[in-house]
This record gives sequence, structure tokens and C-alpha cells, in this order.
Amino acid sequence: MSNVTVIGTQWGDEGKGKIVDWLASRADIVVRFQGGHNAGHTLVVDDKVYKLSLLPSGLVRGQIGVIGNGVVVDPKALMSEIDRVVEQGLTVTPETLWISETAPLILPVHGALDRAREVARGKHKIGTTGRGIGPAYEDKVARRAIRICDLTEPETLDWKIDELLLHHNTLLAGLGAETFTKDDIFAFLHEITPRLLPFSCPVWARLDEAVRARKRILFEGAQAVMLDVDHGTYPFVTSSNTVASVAASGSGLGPKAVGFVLGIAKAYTTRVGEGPFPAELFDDVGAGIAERGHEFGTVTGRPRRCGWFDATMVRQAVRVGGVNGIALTKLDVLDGMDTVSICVGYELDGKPIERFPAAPGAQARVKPILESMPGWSETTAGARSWAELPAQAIKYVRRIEELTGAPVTLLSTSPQRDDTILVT
Ligand code: 2SA
Ligand code: MG
Repeated sequence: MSNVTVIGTQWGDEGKGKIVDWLASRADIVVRFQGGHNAGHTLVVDDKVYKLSLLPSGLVRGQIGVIGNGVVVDPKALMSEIDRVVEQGLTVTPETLWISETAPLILPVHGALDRAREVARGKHKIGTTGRGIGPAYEDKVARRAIRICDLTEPETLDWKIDELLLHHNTLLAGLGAETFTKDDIFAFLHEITPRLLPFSCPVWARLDEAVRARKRILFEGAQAVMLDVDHGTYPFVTSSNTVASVAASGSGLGPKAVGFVLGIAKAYTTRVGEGPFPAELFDDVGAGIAERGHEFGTVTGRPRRCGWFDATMVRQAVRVGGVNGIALTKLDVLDGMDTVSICVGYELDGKPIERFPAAPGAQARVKPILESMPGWSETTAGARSWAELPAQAIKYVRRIEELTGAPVTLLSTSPQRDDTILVT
């Protein structure tokens, strides 16, 4: 098997964790390349449930886990996540977890600024996870981030903290939020350094060696294409690129490393946070999907908005994300519905359009064009072969393939790892 890059094709929570876990047994190394602890991946292994935010899912199966330079690292969140999984019986050592020495840190100033800004935005709030992701990426691009390697040089930290606080305290004070002192930041860094530094290494060099040794790499995307800072529903997006090409730059490898791109799509659509969602359901049908699908955020526990499968949006994600095949998840949540619908296009101000528009006003105004088909009464939950699926469910999957322009190569029928059908 060549390398595989897994990305979300909707607004996140497509079930990437389970699929990555399923694929992890066929890989040697699992790499996170963007995002931070705003991601939430749930893995169910036998009777154990692992909720991961920052740690690569492969760690659960004993593979090497890598946090690449494209990830923003909250060191305290990382340490408590490590403590939690160690308590559940996993082993996490510098041999099994490699963290890029050039990854930027998320500091308490970032979370404070993220939350203060959301309050200030009022009805225009983005609905962020409040974890400081946006401000940390801003600092990276503005060249003022404190990176893991800086922790080895107290003299560098000294002037970088001054620069950081000059910027952030001005903003925080302007928003009426509490400011930070140099001592606060030093104390925070002092506390985390001894635990964090042993994991720090030149990830790019180790991965390059791994590629040369023909090790198989699985890249684990977080969030999804519609939350991509360039290609998503901007400004209601996260602050990183989430498309497959970033697997290379976010880990320090060349573009060929990306390999097969598997796009994860839920059999319907969900979204947490604010922003446009053309196929959203506001009725009992949507509430039923939310209930049967247990649609609550892994990280913040927020209820997710639910709607029909939006094939137009997934087709767009397939195209900009470079998706070669789709893994369709949670089909069983649609079991027992009389009819199921798919969004096959949009109407903007009374005219049909083929693409999701770029401007926020137009994005909010588009109306879905729905196509309905009979549902299926039989259960698909736990099916392990194509032959076990009801005919109508197969038709639904085939229609999704036609409309999105990508083959469904995997089908997941429950959170359990083995309830996965490889479509050949
Ligand atoms: P942020 O915090 O700056 O990245 O938020 C910006 C937007 O990105 C969305 N976002 C997410 N959407 C779905 N799932 C995410 N992770 C958690 C999960 C969510 C949770 O996997 O369950 O627990 O609430 C995630 N992370 C960021 C966010 O909703 C904003 O729309
Ligand atoms: Mg999630």
C-alpha cells in the first residue's frame, strides 16, 4: 500500500478517527499535519473509548505517532491527553511520539484572545472551539510565534515574549480582557518545558528517512475541506488549510508523499459552530438524525446542526481536496427513514448554480435543490459486506458516487473498527 492521506470532506466530525484507526494497522507511522486540539477523534476499540484531540490516532494501535510542523501545540492540553491515554493503558514515549521542533505553541494568551474576540463579534461570531487556534496561527504567520525549539534558548525566549506581549496585551486590553505579564508566560513555559522537550525532534528528517526505508505513512487530517481557511465557508472556517496537499508541507515532506487521498464523508451532513449550511434541517427529521447519530462535539460537547447529504458540496471538496476515494460513514443513522434526500445543487436568488459561491452573503442565501428517494427499513448497522446491505441503501451509495464524482471505497456501518466494508 502507498501512503494514504485522510481528510474530511464536509465540516468535520465525519468519523475520521475510526477510519484512520482502521487504516492504521496497514501503516507504520501516523502523522497529524494541521490543526490542533480543536479536533476531536473518537476511537472505539473493543469496550474502550479513546477521545483524542491532538495525539495521532495511530498511537492507540502501537504505531508511531507524529505531530508535524503544521500543527499548533497546546502543551498543557497535550500533556493531559497523554496522561489520560496512559491511564487507559497506552504507552507514550519519545520513541512512539515525535513532535516537530518547529511546531508553534498555543499559549494562554491565544485562548484568551480567541474567546474575547468571539464575545466582541456578537452575532457575527464564528463559533470557534475557544482553544486559541486562530490566534496561534496568526502569530505563526506574523513570525512572532514561540516554537518548541525556542524552549532550548532562554535568551531567545526573553525577547520573543516581549514581542508577543506587546502585541497580545494591546489587543486583550482593547477587548476589555485580562492581560498577561512576562512572568505569567515564563512560568507557563517553565512548567511545560521538561515534559515537552523530550518529544521534540526534526520530524522532517525522520520522516524523510522513513520514506527512504519504504515505511508506510498515514496522514491524519483534522477538521475538513469546508473548514479550510482558503476553500471553506470563510470566515466561518478554522485557521489552517485542511486539504490533502498540506499533509506534505505540514510534515516537511515533498508533495509525492501524500499518496492516495481518502475523503471521509458522513452519509448526511453536520456542522458545529456558526456559518452557512444549505442542506440544514430544522425539523423533526433533523432532530431524529441528531439523536440517532449522537451528534455532539467530542471536544466541546456542543450539539451539531444536522442536514441532508450535500453532494454538491462534497463534489467541490473532492475537487479542491484532491480526493481519490470516499469513505462513507454512519449510513446506519439513516436506517428506517421513509425517504432520504440528497442536495444535488443550489439556487441563488432564483437561479440554479453549480458551485457553492465564494462570498458570505451569497453563501448564506443559497437554497438547496433536493432529490428524494425511498429509504430502507432494514438495518445496515454492523454490516460487514456489500451483500448484507438493503438494495435501497446500495442505490443511495451509488447515487452519492455519481453526484460527487468519486468512488465510495470504504463504508463504515458502526463505530466498531471491524464494521467496515472495503468496496472493491
Ligand atoms: P477553531 O476553534 O478556530 O478551529 O474554530 C473555527 C471553526 O472550525 C470549526 N471546528 C470544528 N468543527 C467540527 N469539529 C471540530 N472539532 C471538535 C470535534 C468539535 C467540538 O471534532 O468534535 O468538540 O466542538 C472542529 N474544530 C473546529 C468550529 O466549529 C468553527 O466553525
Ligand atoms: Mg470530530
